[in-house]
Amino acid sequence: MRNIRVAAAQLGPIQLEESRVRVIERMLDLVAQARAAGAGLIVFPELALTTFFPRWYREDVADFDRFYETQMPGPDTARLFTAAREAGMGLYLGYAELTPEGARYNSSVLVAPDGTVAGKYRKVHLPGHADYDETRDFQHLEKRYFTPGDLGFGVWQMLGGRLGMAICTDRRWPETYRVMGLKGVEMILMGYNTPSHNGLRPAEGPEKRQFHNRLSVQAGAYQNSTWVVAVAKAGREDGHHMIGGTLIVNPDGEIVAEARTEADELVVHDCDLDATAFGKQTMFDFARHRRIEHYGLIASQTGVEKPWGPASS
Ligand code: ING
Repeated sequence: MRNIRVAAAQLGPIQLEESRVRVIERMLDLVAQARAAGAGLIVFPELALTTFFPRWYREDVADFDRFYETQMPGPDTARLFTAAREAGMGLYLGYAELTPEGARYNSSVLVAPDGTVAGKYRKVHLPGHADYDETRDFQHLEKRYFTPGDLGFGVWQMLGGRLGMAICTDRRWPETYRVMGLKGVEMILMGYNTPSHNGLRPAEGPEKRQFHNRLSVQAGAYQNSTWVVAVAKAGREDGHHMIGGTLIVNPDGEIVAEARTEADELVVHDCDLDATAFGKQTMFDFARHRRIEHYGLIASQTGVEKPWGPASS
């Protein structure tokens, strides 16, 4: 048995003008709760330190530099790293990254219990659009404020197992899970900020959004026999609502723990990494069952190409 007691640290809303110090205090309180619960790993949401600023248009993206981290850990986040290290906990943290070269990524770090950064991920699947869209009730400008990730989907040995990372929309794409599955991942950590309604018509509501959240994470977990921990920033930010639904899914694709509120809430569950073995040795023994000679289009063709060939192709 290789157990990790996981603390999924859902955050409630962060308003545009909320101070970074106040947010860190909220997160430190969740670290303290996780420590009291005997957790070995704490997982925060995507863009955990700030409001979901891609909902706001700015002509000059530098107007939002205050929402990006130029160091990890930096002055504010060092307090989080220290608290997790003192608690002997690993840490997943989603944040906006501004590199010394001026590149902007929607990123996350995996921090070992000794406080060192074990791994880094940059969101690959950026949703939304790059320019102001007047047809939308609100904007989703991740393609304006971020560049697609250039680090691929990493898997790192930590806490006795193989841990991977993803961010938000990545969870909707099966390729995300399968690449890590092919690296033997046993637990995937991810944060998300998911608007309850889309800015386009026909409007999906929070129920449909929650259904797709569960569906995506449960499918990814089952089809790669891995644990998945998906953590929301939730609630109403400056009038814009985001779903909660933080969940922990086991390698059979079953939801074993789920948040009940849209506020700061810790969801704790004991995850035995050995539970991934049965699926990897039977149904999803990739070496025995996959037929890659038929999968070429997945990596060689981006979109649907028309006209379609003969029915048999
Ligand atoms: N948020 C959303 C998500 O993937 C989105 C984007 C919203 C996609 C609604 C589809 C439907 O959960 C982020 N931050 O990617």
